[in-house]
Amino acid sequence: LSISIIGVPMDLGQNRRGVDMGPSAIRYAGVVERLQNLGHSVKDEGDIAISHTRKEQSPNTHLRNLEDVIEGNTNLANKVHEVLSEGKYPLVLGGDHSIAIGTLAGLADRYENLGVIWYDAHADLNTAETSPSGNIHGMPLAASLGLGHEDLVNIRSYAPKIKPENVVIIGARSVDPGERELIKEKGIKVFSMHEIDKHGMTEVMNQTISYFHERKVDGVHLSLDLDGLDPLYTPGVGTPVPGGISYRESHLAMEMLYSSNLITSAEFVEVNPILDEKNKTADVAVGLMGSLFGESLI
Ligand code: DIR
Ligand code: MN
Ligand code: MN
Ligand code: MN
Repeated sequence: LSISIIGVPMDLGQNRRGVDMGPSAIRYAGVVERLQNLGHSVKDEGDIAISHTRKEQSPNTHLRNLEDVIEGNTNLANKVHEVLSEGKYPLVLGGDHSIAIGTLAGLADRYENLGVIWYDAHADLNTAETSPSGNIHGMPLAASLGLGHEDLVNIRSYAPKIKPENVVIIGARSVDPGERELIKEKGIKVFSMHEIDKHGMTEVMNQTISYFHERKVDGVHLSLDLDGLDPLYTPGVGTPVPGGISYRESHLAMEMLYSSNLITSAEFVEVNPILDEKNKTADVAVGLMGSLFGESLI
């Protein structure tokens, strides 16, 4: 593959500082060399321009840093679009999960029937109305489905960017009441920790892969929030939730996705080196990218 790495030093979608250093931490953990060693051609496109000032935003919304989140995501969407038009594979490094709005906005006019895997402890399906926090990193999946604040759903182009029946959430274990309603109302496919415990990751991934084949998707985007894993393995995240996916299960999931040949773009988000233990979370992220892009044990 010809992979373009896009760093997004975004921390405005949530309260904890330091997640803007995620792209640096992941580069430090050796992402470029890791993927080159698998035979891929890798270009580091550098970082998207993101405001770091947390300046006053217009007061007619409780969505934190709304205008700067929109500006940063618009920059990201344009970059993802450009990378796709060069025939390259976008690999986006976060940054908080609000950046999925920009990534999916950049993918939207290239794919008519894009599948999305949301690997996360959370559903990220809050809207301005349901959000308990006002943090936009809890809203990117809803925004991409065309739900929520109009400026968030209309980034770069039309809304919605994706269809609810093309989304598979994996690893959910902290879901707010409004999000739960939306999952039911839209019929979104969810493999929560319950399903992973009960049936195992092999079965969950086999069902996920079959589901995308049935849906006849023309690409699948992997949006992987490092808090999907248990904080035992990825402590450097802003909103850790115990009882998560294990290190081995996550590698298995990535290996199965590699074999499926379905994934056409990916992002790894919420790596916060300030909250981490010796860059452990970025190391795990790079290891997972290794498996996603074709590393195998033998
Ligand atoms: C919560 C937390 N559902 C919110 N969301 C997080 O603020 O909307 N997403 N942490 O990654
Ligand atoms: Mn900057
Ligand atoms: Mn998330
Ligand atoms: Mn999360």
